[in-house]
Amino acid sequence: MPRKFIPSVKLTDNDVTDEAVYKQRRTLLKSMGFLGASSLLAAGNANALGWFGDDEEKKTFQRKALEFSKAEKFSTKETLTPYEKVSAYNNFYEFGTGKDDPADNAQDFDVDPWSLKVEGLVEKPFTLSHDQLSKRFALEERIYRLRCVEAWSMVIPWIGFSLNDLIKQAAPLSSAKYVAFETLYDPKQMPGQTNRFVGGGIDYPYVEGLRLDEAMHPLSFMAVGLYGKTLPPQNGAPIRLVVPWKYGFKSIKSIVKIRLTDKQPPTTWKNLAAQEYGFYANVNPRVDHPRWSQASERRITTGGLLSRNRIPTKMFNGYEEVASLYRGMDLSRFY
Ligand SMILES: Nc1nc2c(c(=O)[nH]1)N[C@H]1C(S)=C(S)[C@@H](COP(=O)(O)O)O[C@H]1N2
Ligand SMILES: [Mo]
Repeated sequence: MPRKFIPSVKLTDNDVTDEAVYKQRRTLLKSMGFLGASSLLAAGNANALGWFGDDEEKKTFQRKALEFSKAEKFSTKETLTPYEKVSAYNNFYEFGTGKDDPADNAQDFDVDPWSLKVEGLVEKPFTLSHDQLSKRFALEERIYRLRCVEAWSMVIPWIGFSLNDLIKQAAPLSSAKYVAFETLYDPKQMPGQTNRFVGGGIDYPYVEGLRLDEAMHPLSFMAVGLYGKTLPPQNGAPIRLVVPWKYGFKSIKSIVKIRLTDKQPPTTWKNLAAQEYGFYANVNPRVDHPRWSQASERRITTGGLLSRNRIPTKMFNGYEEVASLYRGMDLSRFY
């Protein structure tokens, strides 16, 4: 069904959880004594309500240093989003729908042991253990733009390897046309998976998919780290996908299964609202979301509380080299 074009509205609705508001909320909580070790009683009460995680009380996930080369091709003159923001302003609904929920609720997430299965229409299925995730393939650093469908963006130095290296190792059969990805299902660790108030009403596990040629494109990346060390849980530890020319929701986190198939696999956001989120989800400033414009984005960098920093959104998020994958397709129909 062709999507409806609705005139762009001002970015106020989907901007309510933006950075300034998020910071103000935390400043307010701090001033009320909900955050910070100085007021254990108030923090204790807040924790008893199960409402405010207290970062000073909880232990922080320990990231490990990684060995990697720098891919010059993916260096950039753009201002990087600082680690403090990359790791504090997240979408990971398994840990809550608020932007600060993943950082607050995922610090105890257990990623070792881990098992990532590569299976389906392949000659050589295999499984990677936790250690193999960062040892089987040579790691490199790539700086990519990440453009969320909610119209904010970051610039992030990821560490990982090409998805095509992983897929080639499984030797796909000629019948394989798509690649399906699945996040861990573990409601004990991910409270949003069984509590609809925490998890935003999504059916879990979170699933995503790519066409095989998209997955084999050299830009498609499996990240095991960022800013020199292993991923923090809120960013998808121990391994997540990064597809920089697509909206952020395609970049599925904490993956346990990669399955090659002959049919287009179901994807979480399309399942939830197919008229708003498609299978392709290519960044496209000319195809608006039914409820807001995609023509520009709020770039999150080093700006202060009131900095808006709005920049025009580029076709394919500026990664024009993928255009040939979609030649002849009507991208307003296949959004
Ligand atoms: N399993 C899982 N993966 C996910 C999500 C999620 O809620 N669950 N959110 C997606 C969305 S909407 C975005 S924008 C990116 C955010 O990645 P980041 O937090 O590392 O910036 O993760 C994506 N991957
Ligand atoms: Mo997103």
